[in-house]
Amino acid sequence: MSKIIGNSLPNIPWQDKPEGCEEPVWRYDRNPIIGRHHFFKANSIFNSAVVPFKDGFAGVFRCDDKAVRMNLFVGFSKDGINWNISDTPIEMEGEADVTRFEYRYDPRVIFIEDRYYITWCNGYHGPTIGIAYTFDFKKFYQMENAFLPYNRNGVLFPRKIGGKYMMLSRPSDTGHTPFGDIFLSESPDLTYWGRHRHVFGPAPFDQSAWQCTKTGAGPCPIETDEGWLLIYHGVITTCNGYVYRMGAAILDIDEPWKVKYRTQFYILGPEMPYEQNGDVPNVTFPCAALTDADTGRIAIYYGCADTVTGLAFTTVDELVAYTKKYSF
Ligand code: BMA
Repeated sequence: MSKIIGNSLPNIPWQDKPEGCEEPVWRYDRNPIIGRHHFFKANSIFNSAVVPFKDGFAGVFRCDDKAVRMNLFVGFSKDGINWNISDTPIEMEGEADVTRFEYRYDPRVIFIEDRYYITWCNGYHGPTIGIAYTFDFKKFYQMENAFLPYNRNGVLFPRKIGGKYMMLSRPSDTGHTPFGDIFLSESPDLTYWGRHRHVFGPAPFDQSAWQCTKTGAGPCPIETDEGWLLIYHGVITTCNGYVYRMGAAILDIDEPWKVKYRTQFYILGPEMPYEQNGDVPNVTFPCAALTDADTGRIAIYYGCADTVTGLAFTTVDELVAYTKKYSF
């Protein structure tokens, strides 16, 4: 039995595993939970991040509007399933040169110490990692970009390790990056990042081809008694383009650039019509996970075909056991 080290969340969205299901992760049977035209100006809402907030949940949502501008929007929910998302993008407070809008996408949200931090892929002469914080999901204060361009998938750990903040990221290029390794960087203050360490990259084709083009961290790592449980995306290049699936890894608790286990088999991939069809077909892209330390339940939020938002479930027991069993 594995354990989540964290808070209890009795109101975590949940559905039991369907009888006869052999997969480690199963979908909510009323997916997608957020449709593409959730509000009039929205073209698509996907790759988004949610956290427990007050007696319910708050989230930062990636919405591409009908001008297909990528931006971040706040939403609230009582149950984590039915969302009320603002149709006005988040306005960032901060230095004008940093808050200047080019594009913002693929947010992650995490509570650290006394506030919620948001990281996202931020257009600043090319993609890099933006960081902001909020206390109330009303006012957002944008900090310095974490890295030089080009970078994507900046994902913070929920606590300091060895006295330092830790962030995973994936150096990239200006386009649709046909490569990608995950690195870990540390910082004393969330402004200056260094001591970069390689975590892992694409897998050899003959071992795990679904993740042979690129990899990127998904939800913020989940602390467990086995190490940091990391859900990530892996990509293969096919004759019809990229296919995005999800995998899981367990990283060392004190030296999280050290990979203890990593799945050879994917844990979820595009199989449902809403995952296979949309603005970008064949994408399942996880950006958030809610956890309940009491029951070990995990609810994963993921973008489907760059169009809508889906919800899937697992438990720490299932996912850790699967990751160890099908590791390579
Ligand atoms: C990546 C990012 C994601 C997107 C994916 C598939 O490079 O842009 O936001 O889901 O491509 O299009």
